[in-house]
Amino acid sequence: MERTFLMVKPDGVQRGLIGEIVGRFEKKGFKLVAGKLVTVSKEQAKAHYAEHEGKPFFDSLITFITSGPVFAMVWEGDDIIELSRMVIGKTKVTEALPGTIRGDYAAHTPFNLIHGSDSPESAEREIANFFDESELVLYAKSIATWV
Ligand code: IDP
Repeated sequence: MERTFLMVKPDGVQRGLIGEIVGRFEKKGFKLVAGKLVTVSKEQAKAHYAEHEGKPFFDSLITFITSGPVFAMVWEGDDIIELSRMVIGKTKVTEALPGTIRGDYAAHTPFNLIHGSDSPESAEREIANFFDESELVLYAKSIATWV
């Protein structure tokens, strides 16, 4: 069982797409472990996107992600990191296929609605950047054997 950090970005919150996005992961069969609406601090944003420091879009990315509340989540499932990135779609909107979240709703790459961890190491780091261990809810889903 794997965990990932998913975050509806400020554009997704402003556009009223939290429910639509959360619903896609629920319907896929993943388990929600934690979720909260938060405003990202500059320090948190820089830590989250540290790998992009120095790139031309870094400053605008930090400004954007701190510009309004995000819906931060932890989800659990087998192979969830790879599978959730398939549900999310490619980073560039011109490559995000219809049927994916970005393919269906995003029209510009900087406003691509959602973040998803890209490796187990990133997931662990990103979860710790947004959640205390005590915020993660451990429970069993009775439907698990059918998914
Ligand atoms: P990901 O969100 O699909 O994992 P990353 O490469 O980690 O993609 O990039 C982080 C975020 O930075 C993207 O989701 C997007 O919002 C923004 N971004 C990435 N590449 C560009 C670009 O070339 N121009 C503008 N924004 C970009």
